[in-house]
Amino acid sequence: MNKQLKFAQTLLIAVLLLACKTPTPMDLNKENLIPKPTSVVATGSSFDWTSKTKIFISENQEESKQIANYLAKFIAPATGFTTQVDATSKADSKNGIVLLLSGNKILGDEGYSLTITEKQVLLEAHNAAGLFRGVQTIRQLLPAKIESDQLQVGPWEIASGSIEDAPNYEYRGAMLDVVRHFFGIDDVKRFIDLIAAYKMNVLHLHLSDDQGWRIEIKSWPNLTTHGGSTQVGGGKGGFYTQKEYQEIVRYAQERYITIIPEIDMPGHTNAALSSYAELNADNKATKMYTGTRVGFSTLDTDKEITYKFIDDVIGELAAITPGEYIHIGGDESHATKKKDYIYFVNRVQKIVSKHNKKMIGWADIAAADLEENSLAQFWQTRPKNALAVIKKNVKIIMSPANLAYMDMKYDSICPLGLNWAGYVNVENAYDWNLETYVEGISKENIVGIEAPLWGETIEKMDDIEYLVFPRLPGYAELGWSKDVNKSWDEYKLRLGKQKQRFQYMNINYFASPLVPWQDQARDSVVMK
Ligand code: TNX
Repeated sequence: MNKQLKFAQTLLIAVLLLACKTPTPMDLNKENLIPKPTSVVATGSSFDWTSKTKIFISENQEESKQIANYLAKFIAPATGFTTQVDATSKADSKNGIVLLLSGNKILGDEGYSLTITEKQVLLEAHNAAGLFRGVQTIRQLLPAKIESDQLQVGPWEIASGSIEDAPNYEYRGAMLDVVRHFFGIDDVKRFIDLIAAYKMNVLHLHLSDDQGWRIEIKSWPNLTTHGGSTQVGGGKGGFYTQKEYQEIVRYAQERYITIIPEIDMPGHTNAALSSYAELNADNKATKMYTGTRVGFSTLDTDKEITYKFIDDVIGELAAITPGEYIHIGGDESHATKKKDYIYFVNRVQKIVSKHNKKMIGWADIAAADLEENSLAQFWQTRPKNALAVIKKNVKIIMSPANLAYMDMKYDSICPLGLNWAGYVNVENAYDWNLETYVEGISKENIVGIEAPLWGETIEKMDDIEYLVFPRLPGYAELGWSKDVNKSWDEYKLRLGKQKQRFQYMNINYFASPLVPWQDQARDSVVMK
């Protein structure tokens, strides 16, 4: 065979092979989205995001622009594309990715719709938050390697069709305890990114406890210089300056996540009691504490200085917290007499309102005279307090420890975590419903779900990720998706197909044997 012919033949084979090997997602219905959207209709073709694809937004929509830039920045490392963002008066008639804020309120504050054709990906929402949630869906519709921070080979195709989606609950959050072990702002930002990927909208930061005080309060400086100086096990601890806290708040805001700061009181206050002698009944400062016992400390509920202290702390915190809530803890105040506890919570509730915020407390606050716009967080394994709270017309955040605590071990051999509320494996974490879990607590009593991560056993970001993944996507789905047809057997398949995504995101996840982990991430893909 002459050389030219042979070359042509090899070329032809290579081209054919390449063509066959280009998998194209064609069936939107088969994408493994978490949380599961309200409705999906597939139309059997796909959109190809190339280096020429632009993102279009309407003129004068600052928030759409920010979200468009976020999306362009997100896809840049893996694709190598520098995606242009164009503001135009007729965005919706353009070919490319279109982010549109429209007057259609039907999908609510965070809902969105996606209409994907071969030429256009049209994302519409009534609010910017909805656009941001929809961008997370686009993210999951792209190949898993889009999550990589290294250049990858495309194509970057998205199956065509339409999605309508909106959250079932308005409050979908996670809590990070930065007291028992301190985590710096880069770790907190990564945590925010991880929860944002699953459409959560609240990050509750547990900022003070017996072992440490983690937020600068300018009028009481020892709280951080002394109270922030250690942690469980005796390490060096740390704290956020108000400037750093504001940076966290802004980072969260850009992801449509509200920061809820918690100052735990009247118990869990040893770090404050150690920083200021006058807060103690005997005017003697306590020693800093680096163990993990709970329930031994209390502010003196009779002293006026206590309320001056709280007024200052909440005042400074409220001024740098745009969200409407301040969490005042209130859990496990075993060293406070019940009547003192009630008097204390009633007074603190007034201080919170004075600073134009609403109060959240752990459901132990059921004993107090709660205002109807306060919220209580149900955490105990028994619902006594939660039931008492709803009798006062106060709504509940669902965080039952035996199902929703991400610091519970997965099983008896789990190297991290505690087990006082039992083991919480990936199936149990997912396989329950917020509104049927406690008899007597129904949907109208519940604002949503929060999965707390207490920090006694976690020292580094890898530890956080190990306990959070893969449980967190399940909590996100419990809060977002409508319950009809929910089943662990169906969910575990979708979860198993997140493996590649977790890997490209560099998440140190626990490869639970209950989940059928798959190397192939997409069922929607067919060979062309
Ligand atoms: C109970 S849950 C606590 C925390 C601990 C946690 C450990 C709650 C409101 N209080 O102080 O860190 O258990 O799981």
